[in-house]
Amino acid sequence: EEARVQEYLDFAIDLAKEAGAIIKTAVESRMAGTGSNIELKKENPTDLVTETDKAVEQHIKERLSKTYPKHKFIGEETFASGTQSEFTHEPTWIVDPIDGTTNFIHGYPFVAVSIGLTINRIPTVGVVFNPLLNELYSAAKGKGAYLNSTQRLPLFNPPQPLDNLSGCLIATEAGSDRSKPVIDAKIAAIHDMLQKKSDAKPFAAEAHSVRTTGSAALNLCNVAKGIIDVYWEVGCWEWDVAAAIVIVTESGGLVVEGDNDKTNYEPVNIFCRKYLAIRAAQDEESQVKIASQMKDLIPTID
Ligand code: LIP
Repeated sequence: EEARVQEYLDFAIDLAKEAGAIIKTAVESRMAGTGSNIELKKENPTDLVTETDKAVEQHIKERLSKTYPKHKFIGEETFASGTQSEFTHEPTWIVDPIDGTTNFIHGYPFVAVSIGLTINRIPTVGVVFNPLLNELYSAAKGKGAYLNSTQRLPLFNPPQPLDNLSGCLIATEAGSDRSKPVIDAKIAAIHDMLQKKSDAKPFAAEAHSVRTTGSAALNLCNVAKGIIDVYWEVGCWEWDVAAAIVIVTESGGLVVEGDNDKTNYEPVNIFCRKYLAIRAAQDEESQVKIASQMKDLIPTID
């Protein structure tokens, strides 16, 4: 299987472009007043699904099952409809038809299709395509990460040094779980990212600032580009991150579990639903230092 990685990458790029065309047409026709209205599909008002999410996932699933009938499939909408897939050593495509569905609904242009492939349970191929900004990120294990297949990531060459969390631009997300303990914990962490150190707050970072794009996949791609230094999110799913984790790792970035355990800087388990990513730097030591400064101020949220 590993010998076929280039073929899988090329296929995933084609598929992402097809899916992206469906997404772009849906947004443009709504903007022109010719598209059908958004039909929301979920009960939870902060976790949205539209007809387009379903149509795109259906398209990707059909193309994959025709081309690679033996491969396994894990997709956001397939999961939402009650199908649980076991994660095995077989090649497994992990797909989010629209990452950033809330943005899609509002026309805010951070929307992407995310197509990842694991082989022997290892994230091996990743393609994330934002059709509204025409940015396609791709990577395969051992082959580097690229923007639009030509620009090697990170964009900064060599990457800027990573000295301290106080110099960092941090991405994070509100997420769809709006229960009070979760939102309070996330806001407290953002507070500590932004405010000055004091006796009461020795871990406060006074970071350059905080950003949220509304798409886990695109936040990770921004880390791969090197334009976001740190990304932390709790609550998103494997289909939001499976592809982009390959892209970050191949750009020289680090992705570890997004909790406050300072003994663990191992490559993240893609199913753990809490992620901390650090962009490429000259040395791994400085990446671990930034990760450890983040772990001083983020809570462990289960
Ligand atoms: C979204 C993520 C976003 C996160 C949301 C949601 P969706 O994915 O990418 O970062 O905060 O909770 O999971 O639902 O648009 O595919």
